[in-house]
Amino acid sequence: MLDKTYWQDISSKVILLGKSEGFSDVGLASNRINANKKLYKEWIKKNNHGSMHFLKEHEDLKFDPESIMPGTKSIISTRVDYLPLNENLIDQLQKKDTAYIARYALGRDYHKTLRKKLKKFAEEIKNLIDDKDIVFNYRVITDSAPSPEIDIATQAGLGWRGKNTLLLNKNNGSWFFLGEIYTNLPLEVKQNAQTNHCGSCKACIDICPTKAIESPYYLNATKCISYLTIEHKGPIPVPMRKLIGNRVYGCDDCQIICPWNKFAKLSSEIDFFVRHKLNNIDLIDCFEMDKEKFNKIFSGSAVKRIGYEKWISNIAIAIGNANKSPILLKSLLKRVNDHSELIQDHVKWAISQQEL
Ligand code: B12
Ligand code: SF4
Repeated sequence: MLDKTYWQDISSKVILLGKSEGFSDVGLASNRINANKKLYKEWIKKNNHGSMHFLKEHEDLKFDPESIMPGTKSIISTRVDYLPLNENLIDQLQKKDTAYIARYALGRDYHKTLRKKLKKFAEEIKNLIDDKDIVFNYRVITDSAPSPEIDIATQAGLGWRGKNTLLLNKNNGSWFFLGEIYTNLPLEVKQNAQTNHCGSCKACIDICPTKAIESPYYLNATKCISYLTIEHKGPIPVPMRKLIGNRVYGCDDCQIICPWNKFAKLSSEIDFFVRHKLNNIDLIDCFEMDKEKFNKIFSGSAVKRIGYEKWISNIAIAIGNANKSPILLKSLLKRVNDHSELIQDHVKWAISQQEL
């Protein structure tokens, strides 16, 4: 049986190794991660998850590390900055003839990048353990299995839960992804949770275009533009359409306005750099993309996950909210009898807005 000092030493080395592997930060959490289970279940009961059925199906698994990886003794929590550019994002949201794609999705799909990075990190950890009797088991996760990622990162000292429900960090804002390594190693978890620094600020609650943050720390996902433009199946409810503006994939408003994001760092991860100038792309070019071009441009990107039909129907909403333009109207009219009912429905709404 190895003593406490051995695991303290390994724990410090794991954190240093993670940083040298390119993670923006690394912390350690225990296998007791169910502090918010009750709140989570109440949230599901009120149907805040909409059609994200996986959130309900996993409501017990999510807080039980044993079901994710038998023998889990500790969890390595990591974060990776993703903001690719220093831009004025408020201006970008006001450019009504361009599409706003959430900044996390301008490059390669983060699931792929983080998984690869976490796997490499885990394999390197093996080299830290010199005792041949220790078998190192692990499972890497980034949105890929039910894991309460923010609760884990909070316990690991990577930040605090902001009123917009995201993890915030005093020196790095919130433009980062989270990922974990569940492990059977009894790594040393320090009581290092960060203090909550939201104070009386409620900028995220006030700015939210759809008032999806119903109270501090409580988001009704069915109203969130990120849900509506990415997860929601079927037509987007009509009262929400005008509020969506030019946000065609995801939404960043509650991060853009957060004062702590003044301290966010730009990403150094090449995978998250902007591809195909997607940070500033005209709506007309997005709408006139055929399926082949969509698949080519978004190959390896998170955007591809929503599929061509939802992409075009999201763009139609943004065109409905754009400045009146004969060119946009003409382009909409060409698709009024599209074989997709979803596209037809959104296009007809957009035409009604352009013709107002
Ligand atoms: C489902 C999901 C969504 C849903 C629902 C979001 C939500 N806030 O619940 C939708 C599609 C809307 C979404 C949107 C986004 N998401 Co998302 N999402 C997830 C996912 C997969 C699960 C989150 C979840 O379980 N939600 C359900 C609710 C109940 O859980 P919860 O917010 O954790 O709820 C807790 C709190 O509300 C807390 N609580 C309740 N009351 C109170 C009161 C107090 C005082 C306190 C302290 C806490 C508290 O208890 C609840 C139970 O744990 C996570 C990854 C993961 N596995 O954790 C990524 C994740 C949270 N998303 C992420 C991102 C980047 C986004 C977007 C920014 C993407 C975008 N630009 O469009 C937006 C941001 C929207 C927002 N303000 O949250 C990142 C966040 C990184 C970070 N810095 O925090 C994550 C961690 C993915 C990742 N691996 O990096 N997402
Ligand atoms: S992502 Fe946008 S719609 Fe969702 S809570 Fe934040 S500001 Fe509101």
